Amino acid sequence: MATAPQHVTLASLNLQVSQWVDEVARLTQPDQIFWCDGSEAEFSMLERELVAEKELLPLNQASYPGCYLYRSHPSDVARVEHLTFVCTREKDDAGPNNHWMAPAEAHRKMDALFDGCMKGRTLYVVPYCMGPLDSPFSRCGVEITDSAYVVLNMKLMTRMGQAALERITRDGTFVKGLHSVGDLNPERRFIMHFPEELSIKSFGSGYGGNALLGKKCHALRIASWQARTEGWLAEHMLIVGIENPQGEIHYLACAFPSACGKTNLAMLIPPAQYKGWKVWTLGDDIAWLHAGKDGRLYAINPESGYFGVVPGTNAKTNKNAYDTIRTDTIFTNVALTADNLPWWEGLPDGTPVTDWQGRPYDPANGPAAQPNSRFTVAAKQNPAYSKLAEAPGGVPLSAIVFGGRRRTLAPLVYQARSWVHGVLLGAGVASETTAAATSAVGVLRRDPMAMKPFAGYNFADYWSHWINVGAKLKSPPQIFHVNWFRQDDSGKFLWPGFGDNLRVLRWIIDRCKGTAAARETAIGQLPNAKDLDVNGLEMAPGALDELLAVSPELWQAEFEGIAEYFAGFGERMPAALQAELTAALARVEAN
Ligand code: OXD
Ligand code: MN
Repeated sequence: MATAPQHVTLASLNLQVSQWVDEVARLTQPDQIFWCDGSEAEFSMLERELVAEKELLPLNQASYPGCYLYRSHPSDVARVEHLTFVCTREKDDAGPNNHWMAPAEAHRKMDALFDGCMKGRTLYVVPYCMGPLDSPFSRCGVEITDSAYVVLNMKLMTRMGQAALERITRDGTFVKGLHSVGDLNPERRFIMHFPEELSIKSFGSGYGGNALLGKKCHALRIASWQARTEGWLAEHMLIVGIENPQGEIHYLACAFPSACGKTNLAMLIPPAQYKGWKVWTLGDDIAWLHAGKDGRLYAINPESGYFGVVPGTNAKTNKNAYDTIRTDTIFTNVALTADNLPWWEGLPDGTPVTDWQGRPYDPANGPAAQPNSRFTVAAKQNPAYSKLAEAPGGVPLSAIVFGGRRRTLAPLVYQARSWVHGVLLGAGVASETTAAATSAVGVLRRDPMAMKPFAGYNFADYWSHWINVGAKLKSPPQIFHVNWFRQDDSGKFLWPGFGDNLRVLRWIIDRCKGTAAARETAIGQLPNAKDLDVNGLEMAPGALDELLAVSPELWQAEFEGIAEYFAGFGERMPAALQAELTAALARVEAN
């Protein structure tokens, strides 16, 4: 593997990095060390090598030029929350929301696994920058990995290579991420975070969220910790710009749990009736938020690519994504047609002949494409890529939107009465689990701010931090909660979703501008049916009323459930959030 000459000049650029690489090489004993410069030539060379080794399979190059299929180990297809740890000196700093291990014990355990694990393999050094290279908000890291597939993905997902190493040299600091696929044995798989040391150790998985350390491990778990110490927020949010026919653009950051439609919302195509409206994508998964000098909250996307869920993507649900992934894309765990085209559930055409494991397709074995199969692609390929996606200072937010996947209870949309009430809306998010993590699917669980799997510290401290950040903003974004996933008794979705979600975003923006009406309810402000534009929508009779109904009895039970959840955080809970919950409970009881 990696027969190209060593990049000696790159290694010598930064002593701090090269000393750490030497230390890791002594432990892991690779056959060779390869410093990634991030060039196109390097990318093509690694691609060619992986093809030669049959790890990457070229797809039909006439229809999908530059596209490849990668099949991960069948036991390694999703994030492993039960094997993911936050290793702080004090257990309480990790909080009840994280699995915890003492740092010394975690290092011992991981170093034993890493001992000699790269014998016969190449150690790749991947310097990367999360965020635009010239942004003061960006943060860098170096991932050491023995997987060339990881290197290719990191090239698509981050600003990777020489320019990042130069920035690390200027910054004088970086997050250390050590990764090995090991023997892919799930018994020897751990993802450990050491926020106090700004380091990560991941062993035994080649899957995206566990192995592309710039993404969840750095840009959320480590960054959320760093953000608290530095006064900003690292969030599991898409960033989108909505332009009206007058050319006015409002930016929104929206937090939804994994596989709940963040990529679709970030790339939304306006419905036919919305002539002159445009939607611009800035990010589809992660947002770093900073207070601006003008008292507004600004967002940057630390990533430069998309690692999106494939099943369900088609020209109707997400035409931008569908077009984006027609060239230069790595598909992981999709099925194949007889013509060597990628295939997944939700595509209207084509017939799978080979399933995601490379077996002849047989419906008795389950779906043809793995339900968490993914595409990795550079963000610049998106036809709706915003001109401001790489603005070093980010974009000012008009609104923050929280949401979950809930078939009952949560209305289509409602607005918080204040910032702290908005923090309660976020902290109260609950959602049905999806295939993005290895656990039962469809189980309702608390997922505050969609950060349950990603907050690198105690949620109670995190909510206090949210309250503090808001207190410093002169013009904070308005906060909303949405639910695209309400169902009727027969399990049919009440709201059409996808492009029509723009109708809800329009109300949200008009509320921010002060031009839309709302009714006051015990849970916040909701549109009256006439305040939402449903022109041209075919909805079942009564569906809109149901989507906008608030049942005091059900909400009382919900708030009691949230109170019980908060109780698990003990005395660290912020008093202001407790008071907001007590007031909300009193309001539903009074109704
Ligand atoms: C993701 C996830 O991959 O949230 O973005 O699981
Ligand atoms: Mn995500």
